[in-house]
Amino acid sequence: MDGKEGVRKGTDMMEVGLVEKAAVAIKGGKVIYAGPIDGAPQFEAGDKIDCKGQLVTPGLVDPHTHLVFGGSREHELALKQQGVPYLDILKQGGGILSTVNATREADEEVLYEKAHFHLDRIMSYGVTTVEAKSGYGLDESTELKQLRVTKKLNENHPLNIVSTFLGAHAIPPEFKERPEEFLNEMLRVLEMVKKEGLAQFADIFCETGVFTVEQSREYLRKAKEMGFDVKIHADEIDPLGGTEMACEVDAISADHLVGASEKGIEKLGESRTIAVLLPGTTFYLNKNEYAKAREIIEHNAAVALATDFNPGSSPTENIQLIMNLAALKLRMKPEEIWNAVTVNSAYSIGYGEHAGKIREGRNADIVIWDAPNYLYVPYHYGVNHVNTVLKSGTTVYKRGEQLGRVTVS
Ligand code: IZC
Ligand code: ZN
Repeated sequence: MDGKEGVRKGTDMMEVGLVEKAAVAIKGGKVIYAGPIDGAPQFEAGDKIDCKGQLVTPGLVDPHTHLVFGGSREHELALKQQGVPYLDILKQGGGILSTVNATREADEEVLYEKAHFHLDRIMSYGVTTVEAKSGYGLDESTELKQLRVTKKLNENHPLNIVSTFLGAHAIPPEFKERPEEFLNEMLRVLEMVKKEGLAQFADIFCETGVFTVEQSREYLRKAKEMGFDVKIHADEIDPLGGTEMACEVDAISADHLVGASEKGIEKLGESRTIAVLLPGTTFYLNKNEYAKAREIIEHNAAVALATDFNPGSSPTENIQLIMNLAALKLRMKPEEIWNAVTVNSAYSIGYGEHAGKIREGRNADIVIWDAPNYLYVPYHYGVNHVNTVLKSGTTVYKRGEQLGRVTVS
């Protein structure tokens, strides 16, 4: 339940701090005891939950989602079936740009209600902290609209939401052939984001037909000068060298890494940059090559896992499915997988001291599973194994029960 301090790299990812026959005591939304039942102190009487010997874990952390967006992209499925590549759909003005149109048109209330619905579903799979990116505005007013919706959701929804500015997600038609000018425009918006305190991280989509490694490096360097910690969509589809660049700029995370080079993987192991892997995206893009998780871990890097929930390349809120894919396609071990969705995913969004562990003094963000042990969840795939989710000690999800909108102080 506790184990090694800090982010878990390489072989430390095998450490899960398992306690058999455990008890957790909660007061005022915080954990006041976590450890063996034998020898636990006597606590004043209160509500008790009998977990019936089933698995209990920290609330999961999903560190990469594109939560707030208008519309959906089910019409792209037929194109995918015909073999039209993701980047070709984008080049033709579809893909991300189709979601940009829908998000520009949607008003704030519509975006809020839609994202609230998705957040409830994310939570039902055991997630209590989530990262959310903007990037479907690509203009000042829509980017700010998305980020304000995220802020309001963070205030009203039980989940903690960590916000990332992804204005550099694609080049909008009005800036076609002028990527540098567009990036300067997004840096101007980033100044406003900073003033309003709307995001903690800046991110960029470094990819063929979107932003080059050089453009991304320069953009992230400027974002850092403004005081933002940075993330990067690196080597998702084409191997451009984004992984190396992420390490050079000391990004808090480098995400995707399917095409990471040998050198990039070596650099990850020597850096503090956390590899956030998104096997759901590789699955949904129908690719055969997955990120080289084993090599990344063997090079002593830290791996986190995320859904990449978005309407195009990964339309799923199900972090447990990502855990199954990590087991089968990334060949990650169950212990590594649990660290990748708790401790390491929390550190990858700057939340490592607040989430990812059941620990005295921390918020009681806890999942009670319908699973006899921790091997079971990565094994039994395609269904939801969560029985109960507690956020700061309050039950926010219970299997088979309609709790309505629960507030957590
Ligand atoms: O809407 O397609 N890869 N951005 C980069 C995405 C996928 C989200 C999308
Ligand atoms: Zn993404």
